[in-house]
Amino acid sequence: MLNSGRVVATFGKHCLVQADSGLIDCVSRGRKTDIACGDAVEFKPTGPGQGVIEHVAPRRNLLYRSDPFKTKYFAANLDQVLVVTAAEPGLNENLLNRCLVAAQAAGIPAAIVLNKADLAQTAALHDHLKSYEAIGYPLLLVSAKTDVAPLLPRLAGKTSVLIGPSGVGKSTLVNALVPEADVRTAEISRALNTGRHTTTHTRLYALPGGGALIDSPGMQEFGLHHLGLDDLQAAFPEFKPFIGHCRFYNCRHLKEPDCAIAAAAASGGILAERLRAYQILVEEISARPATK
Ligand SMILES: Nc1nc2c(ncn2[C@@H]2O[C@H](COP(=O)(O)OP(=O)(O)OP(=O)(O)O)[C@@H](O)[C@H]2O)c(=O)[nH]1
Ligand SMILES: [Zn+2]
Repeated sequence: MLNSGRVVATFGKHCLVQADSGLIDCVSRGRKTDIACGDAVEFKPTGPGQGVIEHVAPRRNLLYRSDPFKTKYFAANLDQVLVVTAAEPGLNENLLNRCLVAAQAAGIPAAIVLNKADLAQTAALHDHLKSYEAIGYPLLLVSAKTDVAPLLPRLAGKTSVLIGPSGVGKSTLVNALVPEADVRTAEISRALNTGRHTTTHTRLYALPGGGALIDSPGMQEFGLHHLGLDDLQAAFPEFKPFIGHCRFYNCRHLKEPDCAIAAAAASGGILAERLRAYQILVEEISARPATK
């Protein structure tokens, strides 16, 4: 007989499934990337607190990154992606844009969380990020240390994932938003029998008012090997009014003469950092060996 549950943590080939009977340490039969946090699964019990995943329900969506060699899952079945930034360690704007592009390509709404509102240097970054708000990404200014209230209405009843580089405060936010998050983390470690890798992997926490919050390990790189040029167009909606106005109909907006997008970036109609992030992605896609 199969039991069902939701994956609340992934650790290599292991994952933890929240079932009616409690937390079950499961192994997957397939490749280790087959299971994502947030997956609805069916498993066969193999012993007390243990099981084997037999089936993963079709996903509503899946947020992941990829390079030519491997794919890394963040989480599945999401209502929104919260890209966390902070003035300390500072904004990695290329990474921010890669996160936004990945969310768009996965069909998941994204918002930007600017954490560490209590730091003086946050004000300048807040001003800069307002340009992203103008593009259509909601911007939430919070402090995991002093005030997370602006996040509460946005999280209620939804499944959200926090992504971003190391040190922006994702785990601190989880601790501020999930009562007894530390107890929950300890439970997860215990269910996995050891404290192995418990700080560096993805975990799902149920929110008191309904919904769930997923914490993910900090990353420095965000490969988008799975995306093509069409995905990029859709992920830069503010370019749209200028598309079709370049001198060349097939302009890639790199260094072509009379490029309407470059002109807009020069005059402030488009954020220069957005064009730069776009160009880096176009160059990456163009550098790929052609597939047959
Ligand atoms: N001043 C201030 N510091 C914060 C705030 N939130 C987090 N920090 C600090 O920032 C540092 C990093 O916080 P973490 O929560 O570990 O960051 P993280 O994003 O989870 O990092 P990884 O787990 O490496 O991905 C810690 O020293 C926190 O105490 C905040 O709102 N204000
Ligand atoms: Zn152009």
